Amino acid sequence: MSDATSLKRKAAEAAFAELEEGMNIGIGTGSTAEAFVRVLSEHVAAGFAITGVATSERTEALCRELGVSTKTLDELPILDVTVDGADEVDHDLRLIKGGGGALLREKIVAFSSARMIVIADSSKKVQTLGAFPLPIEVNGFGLTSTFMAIRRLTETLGLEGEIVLRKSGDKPFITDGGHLILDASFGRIPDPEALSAALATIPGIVEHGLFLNLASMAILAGPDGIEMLN
Ligand code: ABF
Repeated sequence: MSDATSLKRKAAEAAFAELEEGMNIGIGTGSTAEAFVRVLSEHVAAGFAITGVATSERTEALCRELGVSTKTLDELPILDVTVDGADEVDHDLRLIKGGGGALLREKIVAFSSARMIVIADSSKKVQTLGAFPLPIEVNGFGLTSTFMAIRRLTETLGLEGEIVLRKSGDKPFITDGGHLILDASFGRIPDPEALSAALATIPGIVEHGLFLNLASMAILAGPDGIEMLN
């Protein structure tokens, strides 16, 4: 098992330790969330009862393959906890997510949960968000107008940098929700709350990857062990 994989598994095991039998849990997307599903499936096979709500079709398929029972968020609208990965985590548990393109369902599921536990290797911890390009999920109708509005608005916040349409091969990447994603390389986002509020004023934006006031804990696995951020 590679170092990176073992770190993800260590974080996943620490997240599992936070669960109680019978919980309804949101399950995230990405390789660390996949490690969590694998840990979960081992306990489910030993009789641990849990029901999951998947945040992507990919996660849903993995749960089915590994015998983790799932229901839809409509069937389980209130969840005890969501366990999910992240692309960046800061000291105030503010996140950038969406590198895997599942940010809309991830944010809806996290918002429907009493707690959100982020699992990641320690390389995801940052002083200031923004080195990872911020995913902005857009409807796609009037894409150029939306792009120009984002550019105009972020420049007033002093944020510059490339904003590019995410591709899958030579075609635009399409999310599970049928939308497009713009990745904005601002470099540093000193005031995530101000950016989040500004993006909310642009109608063509469906959601963005700033997860603020959602995470209640981060479990970061590094070569020196597990760091818990609360
Ligand atoms: C998902 O996990 C995404 O929001 C995020 O981009 C990704 C991180 O992936 P990994 O765990 O593979 O680093 O929740």
